[in-house]
Amino acid sequence: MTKNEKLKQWVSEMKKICTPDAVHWCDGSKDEYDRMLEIMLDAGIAMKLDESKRPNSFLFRSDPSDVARVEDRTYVASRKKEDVGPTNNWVEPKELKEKMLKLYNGCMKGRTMYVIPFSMGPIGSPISKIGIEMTDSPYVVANMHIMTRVGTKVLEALGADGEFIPCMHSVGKPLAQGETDNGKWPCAPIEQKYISHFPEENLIWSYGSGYGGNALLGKKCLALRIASVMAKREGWMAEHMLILRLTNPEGRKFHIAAAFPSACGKTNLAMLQPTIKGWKCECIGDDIAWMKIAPDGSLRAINPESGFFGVAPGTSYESNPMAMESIRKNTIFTNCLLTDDNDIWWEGIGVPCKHGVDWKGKEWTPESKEKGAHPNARFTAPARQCPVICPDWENPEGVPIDIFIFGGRRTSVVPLVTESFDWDHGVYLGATAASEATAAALDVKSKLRRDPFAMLPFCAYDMGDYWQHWFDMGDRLGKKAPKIFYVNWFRKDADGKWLWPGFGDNSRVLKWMCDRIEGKAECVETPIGRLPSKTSLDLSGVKVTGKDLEELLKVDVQAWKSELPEIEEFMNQFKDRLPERMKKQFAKMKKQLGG
Ligand code: O2Y
Ligand code: MN
Repeated sequence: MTKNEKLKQWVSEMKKICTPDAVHWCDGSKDEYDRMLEIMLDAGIAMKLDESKRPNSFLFRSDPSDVARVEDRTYVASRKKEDVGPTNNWVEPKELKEKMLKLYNGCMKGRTMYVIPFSMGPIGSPISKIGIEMTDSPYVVANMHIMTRVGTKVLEALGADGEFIPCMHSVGKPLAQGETDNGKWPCAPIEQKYISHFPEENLIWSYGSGYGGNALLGKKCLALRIASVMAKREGWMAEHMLILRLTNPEGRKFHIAAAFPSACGKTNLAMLQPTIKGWKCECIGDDIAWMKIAPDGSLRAINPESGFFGVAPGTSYESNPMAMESIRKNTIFTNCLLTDDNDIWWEGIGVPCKHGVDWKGKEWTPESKEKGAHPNARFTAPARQCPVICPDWENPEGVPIDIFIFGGRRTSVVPLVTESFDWDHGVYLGATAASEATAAALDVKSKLRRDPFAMLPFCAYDMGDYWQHWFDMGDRLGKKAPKIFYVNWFRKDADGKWLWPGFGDNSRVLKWMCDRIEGKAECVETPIGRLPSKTSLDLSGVKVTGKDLEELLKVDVQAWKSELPEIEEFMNQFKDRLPERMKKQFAKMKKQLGG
């Protein structure tokens, strides 16, 4: 238990409303983790995988209505609508609370209410924050054990009057006397799901979903949405970024934080295996970075999480061997296919499967019309199991960031890599980041989706104010500001063939960035930024023809110009919150492109 009166009061208040059969304070022990899995095995929700193939690992199948984050059921409640901006679902806080309190009323009947004290970031780090999640889902407890630091040690760090972020969660499925889940994933119908954020009170209320970002409230809700507002208020940064360390043959360490929209291979880049001799890459985090300016003026980053909640389909020994090694044991799988020998399988795992049970529990063969694994099937694995986890990944002081990378999936127009002219230009590159939705057919022109800083679903305040925060951070960092680059691994030729090999060869692009910092690599100035000169990218031992390289580094001024009206329209939605410095960058870009 705790000496923290505020916490005790909140737990007792929510207990009165939700009326659980019991309350359990999580201690974070292995015994507790094992007990959660046992409870779910007994309820028929978890399946134990073959111990010799996948030690201490389990498979879950969620309800087909509960398979991903639900953006249209995600709300940000603040007193003034204009504070959340045009990219968030705004609700008046009192109205939202009244609605949700009706749903919370008696919602935990027949269940246990678990109180999970958790730390985002190493306990005691000056960058970390403490959250308390109350939930009626043992699946959430087990996942939070992997994804965050949980238990008594967090309560000790919280002390009698420490600050915490209250995170309330219920699956929204009370049980009648004697009723059990009996093999059915508990959740509420879609119209009753609410993923609600109250940034003015640092408060999260989630109801009706037991899945991923909707239910593991430390991740997207706390570490990005609530933290984005706290970071603006307190002068730090909460970003949707992987963090990696790249060491050159001379032993100099570079720390890179990179933001990509989904389906751009973020986890693959976080666990990159360089193909260039003498270079080493280590993973610090694959999804979120919290960064603060240290007393020496450098920007120090931590990964607030302690696990990976990765997309399973497409993950293979070819695309990401380090992720495959990370999930060999002690892993929770959700919505993957179950093979006949009690292991997991998914599309793109790199080995065939002849027969199994799909994510909906139906018999599956390669001839089946439906996919074996849900496209958003997930693995939850401890970060410490990653063979290339950086020895400093839990350093409470964080690591000093040298480079920011933004990117997106673009089959044309955007070159392999661009260095920004300066910080403000880099902020413009991040703000205008865009990705193509993968087109179903080659002849269909896929739609471009702007996703500034990959934060569109996660920035819980006006995006214009968020851009201003980036400009302000740049001013405070001054000469110690990281260099900013933009990458595109996905450019294709006229026949639809990838021009860049990707995966481990992306290290060649990262090497160019590090060499630029050291003044060792040449560039050419173009209207959109600085690009590698033809000979400055290390292409030793890689099959990229001179023609392909030319295409990869081509700047089609006309094509860039033709995107300006859409960029202007996108920016103008932020009206008077659009920073003057962003307008200036846009005008500069327009002029440089000759428009
Ligand atoms: O579908 C979900 O609930 C998870 S979303 C997610 C999970 C891990 C890392 N990133 C994301 C994301 O949506 O960016
Ligand atoms: Mn993410």
